[in-house]
Amino acid sequence: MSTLWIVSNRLPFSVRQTEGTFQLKPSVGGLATGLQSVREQQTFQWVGWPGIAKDTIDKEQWKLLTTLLEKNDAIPVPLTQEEIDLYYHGYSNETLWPLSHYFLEKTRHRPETWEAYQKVNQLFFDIIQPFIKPGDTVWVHDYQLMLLPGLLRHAFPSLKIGYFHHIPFPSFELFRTLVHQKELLTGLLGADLIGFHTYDYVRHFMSSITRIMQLDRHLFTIPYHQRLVQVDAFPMGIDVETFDHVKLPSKKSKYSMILSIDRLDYSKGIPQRLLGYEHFLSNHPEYHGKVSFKLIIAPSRELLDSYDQLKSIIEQKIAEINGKYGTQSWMPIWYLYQAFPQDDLIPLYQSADVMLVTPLRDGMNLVAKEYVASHRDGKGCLILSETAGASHELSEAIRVNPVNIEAIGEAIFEALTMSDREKKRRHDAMMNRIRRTNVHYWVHSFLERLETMGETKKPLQKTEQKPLDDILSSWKMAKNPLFVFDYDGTIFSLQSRPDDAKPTAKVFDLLSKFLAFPSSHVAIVSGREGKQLKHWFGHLPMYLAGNHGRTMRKPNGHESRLGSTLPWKKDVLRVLQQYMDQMPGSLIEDKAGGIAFHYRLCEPDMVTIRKGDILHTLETLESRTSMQIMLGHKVIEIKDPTVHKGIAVQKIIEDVQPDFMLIVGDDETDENMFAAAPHAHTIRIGKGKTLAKYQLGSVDELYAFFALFSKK
Ligand code: GDG
Repeated sequence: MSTLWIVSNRLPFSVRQTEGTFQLKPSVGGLATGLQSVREQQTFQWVGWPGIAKDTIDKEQWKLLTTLLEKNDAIPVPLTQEEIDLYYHGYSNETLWPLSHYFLEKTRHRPETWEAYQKVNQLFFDIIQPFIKPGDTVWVHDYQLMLLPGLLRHAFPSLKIGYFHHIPFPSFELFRTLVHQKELLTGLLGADLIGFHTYDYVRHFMSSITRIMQLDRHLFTIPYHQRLVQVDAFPMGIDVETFDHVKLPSKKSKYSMILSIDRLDYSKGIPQRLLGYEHFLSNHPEYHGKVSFKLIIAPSRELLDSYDQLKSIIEQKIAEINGKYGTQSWMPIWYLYQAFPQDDLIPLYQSADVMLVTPLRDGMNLVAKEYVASHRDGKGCLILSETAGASHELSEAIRVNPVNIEAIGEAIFEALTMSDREKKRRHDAMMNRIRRTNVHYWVHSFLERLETMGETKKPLQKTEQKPLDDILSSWKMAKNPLFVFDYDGTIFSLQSRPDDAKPTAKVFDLLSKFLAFPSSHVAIVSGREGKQLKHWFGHLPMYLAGNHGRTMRKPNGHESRLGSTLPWKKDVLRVLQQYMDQMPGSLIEDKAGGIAFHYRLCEPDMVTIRKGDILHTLETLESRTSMQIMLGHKVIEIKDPTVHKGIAVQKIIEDVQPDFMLIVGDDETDENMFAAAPHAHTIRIGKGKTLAKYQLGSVDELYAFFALFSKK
């Protein structure tokens, strides 16, 4: 039976150590509960840190704990106190957490915490790796483990890997400020399916993918290294049954009760909430002595200074409000700084007339959903921040901007004066949604998508080991082989600027190797200027076709030209110049055989808007009939239609009369080469519809394939 591996920073148990033994208490709620319903169909194992540092107990005790956890389908990751400090309190909570919640000023960039983050992600990998069997699925959770999908993918190319991000994914403008933005995104792209709570986070993630990784995307799919990575919103739900089976308290308090329950965190907007309440008290004295605000804060991350400071600010404000408005018989705020077991939250939810959930940012916020689910009578009123993920689904709540103090105060008044009928109408609408999209639905929909993706997850390449072997064996028998390569994106990885693609020793080694095979012919057929090709490769005895075949230099040094003068060139340059001014990052390459307009460095959304415009303007030029417009990789090429790479290839074939041909290219302009030689072995690098017989994912893969060619 295949196994579902759940990997998260913490295991879903609290571990108690008493007199040399350990007791496990399963955590309730969230993912652990949602998974119960898949237990019947699939075995699963949980991998994570058990909450006790490895170096605070001796080896024997660690063994004991490991055995106990293994009996409960859990595998502990042994972290030292220092690793926890640097990876968890450090990079996760001092860098990723504040940035993701839009607290740029609190975001720290410390090299040692990033190092620990990488090390611990690797350690998680090392722990899981020996257990993985073919057919298994791994579901990685949250921002502490963003590198893990990449590590798993590298070792297990066909493993099903899902990743869920529980916190907000920030906008590109924020994410780009991370020193290690690329490494984090590369790590996530190891997954087949990446889930977020809302479409806003999906959008932000996609925007970072196109701008930072310069990857194309099709709606919610990213083609990446022969795989399709899917990204989607899966709003997490709650276990509704837990909340609506408990009986409502029969005795009603004499106060209207306002409740809030949060973990201590600056993202929760607690000081602003207190100011909002103060605003309400000051504007509505008729409620003095009639309302009570129960403010419950669960201790959290107390080791970090900023949390300690926040606690002082909150406590000072509470004291101020109670001091100012309180009387001998009435305290406006009841403050409890403690965590409650979830069961104890339910009566609190049920006794609250108003629930204040006003985080400045929150991935989802399950407390808001739990409050609605606990109020079976429909008489509760939820005030919810617009910037909590939950506000997308709970649109019938009174929604507030969490920094707008007056709005919070007025929302409290609106909630206290709302008719029971209106409350019930809103409650029922939210409840229907919460019931339908509960935590079981969340787990199922994510896992089901991940499982069915396997069926569409055929590699993009047609090439399996066997056909590649076929190329090799027919080459071995050939007496007069010809190798034709495009340059950029084929034997040299695409660069942001055409000028940066100067051939390296690796390229020269490759060409020399093929030229050294007996009676071998090698050709480079490129869109680059013939002059440039000659400058780079002129010393090698090979064919150099520049400007898509407009210039041809033979191995014996003979040079020739093809095609007409270009009557449209001035017009096209004028048009493109205008667009270049409007599109920062674009550049024009003026070549003897045509013009290339590169937009690789432009902001992708701008390209989407402008590209159609450019093509349309070019198409309407009077001289249109004598030019050919072609779309390459982030480049528009305008050239002489009587000259193309296919014609260059035909000329080389006539010259060489080969008995074996391998032609490799990577973009639309290379399709002419594939079409000109239907009997050749043809390979296209990258995705896209192609006439080539084989496809490989990257230049690196091509080099790996070329390594198989050795002396006959
Ligand atoms: C991350 C994201 C996202 C039990 N006792 C207390 C308490 N609980 C339970 C609540 C609720 C859960 O803890 C807290 O819900 P959150 O939604 O805030 O979840 P977190 O795990 O803290 O946060 C968040 C979530 O992941 C799920 O993806 O919604 O946006 O930050 O089930 O019943 N909660 C509090 N005090 C207690 O004493 N605050």
